Amino acid sequence: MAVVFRASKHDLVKAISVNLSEVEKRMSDKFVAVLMGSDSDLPQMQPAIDTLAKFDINTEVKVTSAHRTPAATQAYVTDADQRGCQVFIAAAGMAAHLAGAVAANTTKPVIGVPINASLEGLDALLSTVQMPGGIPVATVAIGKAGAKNAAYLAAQIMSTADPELAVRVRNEREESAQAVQAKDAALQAKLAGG
Ligand code: AIR
Repeated sequence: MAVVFRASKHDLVKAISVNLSEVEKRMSDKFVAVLMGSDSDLPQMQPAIDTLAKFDINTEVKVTSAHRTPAATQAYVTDADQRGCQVFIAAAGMAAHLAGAVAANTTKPVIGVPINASLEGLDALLSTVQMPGGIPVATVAIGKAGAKNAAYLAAQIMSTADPELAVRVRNEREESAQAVQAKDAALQAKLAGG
């Protein structure tokens, strides 16, 4: 038996315009995707998530593996690219091919974070940084320091097209310099008093 839904023309127009505005909203939502090969990478990647939050940047965080879930990784990158992802941050340890696999499926900037899961992260560093010409991965330092810098770099990339974010990035750099100067002042006072 066929089931027929009846709706007035007004209802249909309303439904379509609600859907369209939802699509438009989704299209204008810029964000950074933070991908990691395993949930075991999260402790080293937390500084990236925290730093993006500090800059008030929309972020999606996802565990996806170049080797264990290759099709899902590709599907996510393609979808995120179309939904407004501006920068991909991809972290993995060991034979760390996630950033390269992401870069193979998008022309958005990809930042790779080598995770220290074995060999002090040197295996992941080389796996991430040694990309063939034409498919770049901007590779940062191993572990937490790299995770933090990946977020700063993503913010700086996005700030080239976002003047308000550019102000936040510049202000944060200034605050960071002032914090160093305050530490130096405290050290000098301690040395003079010692
Ligand atoms: N990994 C996961 N899929 C492919 C790779 N290279 C990495 C993860 C993690 C390491 O393998 O990014 O750093 C170990 O993962 P697990 O899940 O065994 O702890």
